[in-house]
Amino acid sequence: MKAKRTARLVALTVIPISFALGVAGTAGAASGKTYQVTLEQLNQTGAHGTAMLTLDGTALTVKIETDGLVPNSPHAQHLHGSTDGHDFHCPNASADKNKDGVVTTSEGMPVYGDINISLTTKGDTTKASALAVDRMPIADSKGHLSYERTITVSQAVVEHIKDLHVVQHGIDTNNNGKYDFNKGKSELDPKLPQEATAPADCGMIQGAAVGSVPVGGVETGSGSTAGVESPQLLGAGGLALVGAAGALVVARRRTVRQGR
Ligand SMILES: [Cu+2]
Repeated sequence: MKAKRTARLVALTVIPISFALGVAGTAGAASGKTYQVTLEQLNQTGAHGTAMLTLDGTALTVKIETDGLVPNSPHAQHLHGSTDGHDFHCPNASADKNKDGVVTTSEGMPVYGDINISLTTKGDTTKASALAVDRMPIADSKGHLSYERTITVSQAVVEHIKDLHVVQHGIDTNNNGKYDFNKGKSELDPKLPQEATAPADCGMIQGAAVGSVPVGGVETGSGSTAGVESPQLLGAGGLALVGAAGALVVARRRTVRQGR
């Protein structure tokens, strides 16, 4: 009898401990956090969609659903932006510096930042695969594109995920249903038409407001540390950004002159 009672007592005391362990285990595993991105058109493409970025440790799952893209065509897509505190965001028409009606990828670069991750369908996802059109998703006959892939990212990307944004490329300025050279060659790869590489849509992670200074960290929604870190970032990062943008403009002018 006494042994039984003791056993029951042990069982009763064990339950709360295992329950507590279970809770702790769940909390540890529930690191997955999803960020929603609304994709909005660039270059009057009418393209629009939604991207979901889910982080679980360094595993980043990217899901994208877009409508209004050039049908039956590959669309290069990337996560643009910086993971070192610089503030980039989606461009608008004012980024069209040469006023030819198209914000090209080069013209957008000073605004939305360099390519951080190439959202390919398979293989390499670095900047080196930026224009690997054979590994980029293809819009269907109705211009719908569906994409999902889980990739391993750096800790810097994890910490600065809110500083990155989704950009999809590929436009059809003369509405003939395909990429052609009516807007010239791509400055990124002269074998590709400008239409194939110009941005079609862009979206920022909700809560990463235009003009905000990213402070890093996954949980920056409250923005409580923004006031503390902003001055330094504005001083160093802001100036560096202006310098980079200026250099790009100069480089482009030179290219144009040489081309004439
Ligand atoms: Cu891009």
